[in-house]
Amino acid sequence: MPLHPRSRVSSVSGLIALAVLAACGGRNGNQANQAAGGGWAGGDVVSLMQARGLAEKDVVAALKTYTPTGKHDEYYTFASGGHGGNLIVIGVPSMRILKYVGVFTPEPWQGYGYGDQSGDVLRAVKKGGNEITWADMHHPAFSETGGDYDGKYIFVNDKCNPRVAVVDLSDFCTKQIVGSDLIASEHGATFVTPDTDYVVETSQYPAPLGGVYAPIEEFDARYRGAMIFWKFDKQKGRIVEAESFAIELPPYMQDLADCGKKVSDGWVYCNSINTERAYGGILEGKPPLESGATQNDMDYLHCIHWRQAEAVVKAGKTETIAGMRTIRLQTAIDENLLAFVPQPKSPHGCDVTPDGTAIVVGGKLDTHTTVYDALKIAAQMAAKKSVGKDPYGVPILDYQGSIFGQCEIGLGPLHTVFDDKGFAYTSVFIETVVAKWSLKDLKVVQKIDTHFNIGHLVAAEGDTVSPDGRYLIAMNKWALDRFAPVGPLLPQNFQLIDIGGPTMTLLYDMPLPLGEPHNAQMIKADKLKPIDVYKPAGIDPITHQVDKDAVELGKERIERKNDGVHVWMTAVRSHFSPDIVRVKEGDVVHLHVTNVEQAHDATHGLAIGGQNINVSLEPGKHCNIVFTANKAGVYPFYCTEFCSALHLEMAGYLLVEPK
Ligand code: K7E
Ligand code: CUA
Repeated sequence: MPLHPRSRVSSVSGLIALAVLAACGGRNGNQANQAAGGGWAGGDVVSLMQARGLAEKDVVAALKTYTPTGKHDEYYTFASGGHGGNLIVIGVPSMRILKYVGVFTPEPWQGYGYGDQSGDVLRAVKKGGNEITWADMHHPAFSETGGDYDGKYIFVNDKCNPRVAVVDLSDFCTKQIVGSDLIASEHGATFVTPDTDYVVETSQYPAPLGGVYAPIEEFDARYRGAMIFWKFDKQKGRIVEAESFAIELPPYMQDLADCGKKVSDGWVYCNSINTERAYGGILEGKPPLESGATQNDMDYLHCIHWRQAEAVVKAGKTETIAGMRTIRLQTAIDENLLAFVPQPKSPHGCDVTPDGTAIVVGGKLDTHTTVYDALKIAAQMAAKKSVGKDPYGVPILDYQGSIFGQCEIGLGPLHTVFDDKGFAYTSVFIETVVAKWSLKDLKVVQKIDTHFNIGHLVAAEGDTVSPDGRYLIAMNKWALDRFAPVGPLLPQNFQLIDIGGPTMTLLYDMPLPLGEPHNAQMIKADKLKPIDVYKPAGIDPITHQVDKDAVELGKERIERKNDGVHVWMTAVRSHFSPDIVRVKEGDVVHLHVTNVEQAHDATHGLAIGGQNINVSLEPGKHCNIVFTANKAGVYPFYCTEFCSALHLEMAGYLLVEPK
């Protein structure tokens, strides 16, 4: 054993305790070792703390988050990628980015949308014939069983071009994108019912249903909102469009939704803004939309009995609009499945408590969260007790008779998540804090600053029937001075907060420079059981079946058929076979390529110059690529993942002979 040059404190905790002591002024050893000129002279903890100007709380935060090589995180956070249209998978507490999952946007590393069958998923929903390759993604939601995350799927929405995507957590790949022209924009999505029977998607900006035209002057009469219930088949892992349905809603701006659970199972709640039905007209002598939309003291919390709605659909009391079975507003009223409860001015956020008894709504222009009582609401609806009707005939329930009370939070409360000790955590945008408050007495117990202007927040399993406490991430809209400047467009700032103890403490700042994520979900790492390789080789990741054109070693071939030239190709360290492909100018080329390897992480890529083709070939994966060789020439193709010592030699030629 080599001798250490000088004696050391043997245990890490001992070392840290010593360092913290020293840094706190108890003892100031090793001054001479202090780093000079930016180096780490000395290298012990005390010197490092002094050299880097770290206080005890910084070291404690580092100890709570630092995750040594080879150690895995306790939680995964799946953050919406916002404008990026992808999902960002982050390890917690290390806040290391583990993966980007292409969803609504082509993703070059995964080869998502660059030539293989994944393009069919990406491009499944066109809007007015237009291909959409970005999204305004807001709210991811894990699939649930009994109101708890089951680790099987995650759903995400696109606010701008109403779409919902299904991502399979066995391989972290997008399997399906659906969308309906019933609505023209959305926001209250995605939220799942406690057993993932349905994925809820709610419109935001009212428009005539079905994507038709109506003059804006006919806003009140012809513009509408709607809530779509996408039926999810858990066995198949797909949304079944034909079994989905929608409920027509008045032309308010429906905002955030959440599904009831336990005692409120069968219900879905959605806050709304702009019950004034303002639609702008600045140049036409009308007030701007935002001032028109903030006149009323109260907007409406929408309470919808989706199980009742399901029965109404079964009874055939729907009208099909843009291919979607829709319960018309009058039917929803007649069938007693929709009611409103007033909610204070311009609300935002709508979060059902873990026990399902209450719904917490923030008030952007109010200083409270309002805590609604799910059972009181249900009882009033069952008794058909209302205090009035909105202009469309929807019953309005008594406000005082529908709430537990209010919590005085601060300026601009938005979203609320929960822990395992009966506390709620609300993001407060204007005051830029997280407020921790007790669900028992509706009193704030602590506020912690965020940097800056927090939007959503996510807690460990904080949206389930059994939250974990432990960690919370504040998703801040502004970063200002937190990071080295990068020009006028700044990253978002994710701040990891320890909520495991009696007081919240800030642990870590993570810049997220991709889009505005809005929301995220945090799941226990051991709930996910992702596969290592596609097994057996030849799996189409979309169907999870061995593809009919999967290629085995030794069975590679090239055949000219009626529909073009078919190439059955294998990839294995370190060659493609065939490595010379001869076609004629104008030929349609069908490339069937299988990575026949089964070794973990033995990924190849296949890129062809001039064709915008770039696929990822994880072990066992099969890709079908179709393109037209429209220009004569010599096109090298090669492997794009450094897979072996002879990776650079893993190449070949596509020879397109002139006609
Ligand atoms: Cu508050 Cu879209 Cu959920 Cu943004 S929304 S913050
Ligand atoms: Cu295969 Cu590089």
